Amino acid sequence: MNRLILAPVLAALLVLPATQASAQDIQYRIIGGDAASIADYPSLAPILVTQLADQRSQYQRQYCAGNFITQRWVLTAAHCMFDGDFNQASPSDISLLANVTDLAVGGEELAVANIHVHPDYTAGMVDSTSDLALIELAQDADVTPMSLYIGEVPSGTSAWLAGWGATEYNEITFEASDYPTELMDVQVPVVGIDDCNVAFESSGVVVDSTQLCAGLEEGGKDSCAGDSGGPMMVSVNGRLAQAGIVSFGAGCAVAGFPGVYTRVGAFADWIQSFTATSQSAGTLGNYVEDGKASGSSGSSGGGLGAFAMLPLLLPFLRRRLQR
Ligand code: 4AZ
Repeated sequence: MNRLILAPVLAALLVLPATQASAQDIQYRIIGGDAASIADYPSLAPILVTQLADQRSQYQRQYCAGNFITQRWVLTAAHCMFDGDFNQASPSDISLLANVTDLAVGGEELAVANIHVHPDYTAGMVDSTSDLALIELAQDADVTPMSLYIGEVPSGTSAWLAGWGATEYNEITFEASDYPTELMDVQVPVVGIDDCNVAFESSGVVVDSTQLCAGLEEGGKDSCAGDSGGPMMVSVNGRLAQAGIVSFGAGCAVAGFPGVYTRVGAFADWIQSFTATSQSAGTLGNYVEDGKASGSSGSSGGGLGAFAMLPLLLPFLRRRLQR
């Protein structure tokens, strides 16, 4: 699986005000977050490439994340299952870790038996909808799976993101960098689909009801390269449940550009068509149908200002082999 970077193609077209540039040059973690423990997100699983496992550390081979929704099944982004030539990964190309906070410490790699990419996903299309895939492990893992949240997610709802993705993003060079070994997390407000479409208007990206957007109007907090495939979580009756999957963005944490997430509630039937027949489905407590996502600020509708610029769409797997 090769690196894919669409960024430079658009880079030359972008003219940024100098003030924005310097403001973005500050230090971030997961982009605006904090160090976290896997104990807080016990279903979160780093996804690694198995290639060159004898030469590269687990930290170097991590490129995406997934979330255990049963002890056998891991939900991730479809784009994490393709290489730079848009060839789909074989089960033997990837492995997962469980119960790991620090990739430098790592853990036993879990073998993958099957990969199911959603049939409506278009490989190579940066803003494709239906950006989800299910990974079936060869054996049940000793993990605590997370429930799916399939209800409404009102704008203003506070969403949690966690991952091992880049902690810095440079809006001038479009480079995501400073990949931590330790898990990071951050909280961002959900942005309504209409406001999200206003934000992305100039980019040609159209977000629909099978997706969710989240971010601060002023930017500064976001998921980024390497966080892809991981869960966007909401608190339901004091428990975290998975409402979204990290999909793509216009760069990371850029003011006016929320991150875009696959809304798992739109795909509950497809997901359940696999997991319901799983031998480990007994652990699937799993579908929080009508729980009300808490943490809503009740506000919003403020709208993210649309920037008259071409955003940089930065999804797909970013490998760490260069670092
Ligand atoms: C990426 O490069 C990526 N916050 C994923 C998500 C977002 C930006 C970039 C959105 O994989």
